[in-house]
Amino acid sequence: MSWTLYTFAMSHYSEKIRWTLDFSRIDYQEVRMTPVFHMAPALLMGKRGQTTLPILKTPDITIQDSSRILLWLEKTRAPLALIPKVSSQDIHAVERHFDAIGKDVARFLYARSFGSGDAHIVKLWTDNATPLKAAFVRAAYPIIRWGFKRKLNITAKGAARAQKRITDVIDWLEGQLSDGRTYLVGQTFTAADITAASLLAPIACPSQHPVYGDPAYQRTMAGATAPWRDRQALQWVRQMYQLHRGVIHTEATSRKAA
Ligand SMILES: N[C@@H](CCC(=O)N[C@@H](CS)C(=O)NCC(=O)O)C(=O)O
Repeated sequence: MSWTLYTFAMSHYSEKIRWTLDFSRIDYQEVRMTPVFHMAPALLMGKRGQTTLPILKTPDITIQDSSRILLWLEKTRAPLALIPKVSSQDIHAVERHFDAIGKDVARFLYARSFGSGDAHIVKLWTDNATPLKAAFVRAAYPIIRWGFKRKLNITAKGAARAQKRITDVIDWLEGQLSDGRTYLVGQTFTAADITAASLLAPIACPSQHPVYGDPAYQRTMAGATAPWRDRQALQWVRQMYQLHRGVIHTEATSRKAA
């Protein structure tokens, strides 16, 4: 096995690529990183001055950013069933739509759960950590949370803007589904559906997802997810997970913590 996907277990952008690789039956190892400790490796591997995950490392290339990874897969693993050539442009257009609210989803959920949900957030941030790293994150949590708030602009105003942008995209998704279609582009399941479902999964909480399917996560986020939980768009996300997610790669095959 020579491909490695660096992720956060709870990252929705990481889930987009994990699901794409799983669905495409591409063999890889997932390395789940610990917040803060991911920064130096991500900077070094990505070489783009960015600390974001996912990062895909193959013997030939290392790629940071889920959209760039998808484009690379489309080119090098053609024909990729998830991105039929004829609908590639439409798929990437949908992808951009949902990628654009990824940070808003994180911003809004953290804004609503920092404070009351701190114990669970610490658990999420340390679940895949070595004991030493976990102890550091627990001890430094108030400082990390402060840095996180600044980085993601987690303020009352920022959260309100995020809520509006998420609602707009959910309205848009329901508009697309209003003609009774199952899939966003064409008649088959594509990377457009994976992107939409992955990016909204932290709100939809599909039971197949190892983090968002956990009842403790759902309880912690109940207040934050309430504005949209019962919307048709979120039911569609759960339907996509039920129909196409199957067993998550990491439960079936290999996973490492870092
Ligand atoms: N445009 C990027 C966004 C990825 C992103 O924001 N990832 C978040 C986790 S969901 C992250 O790595 N945050 C930590 C950081 O920025 O250092 C992509 O599509 O991969």
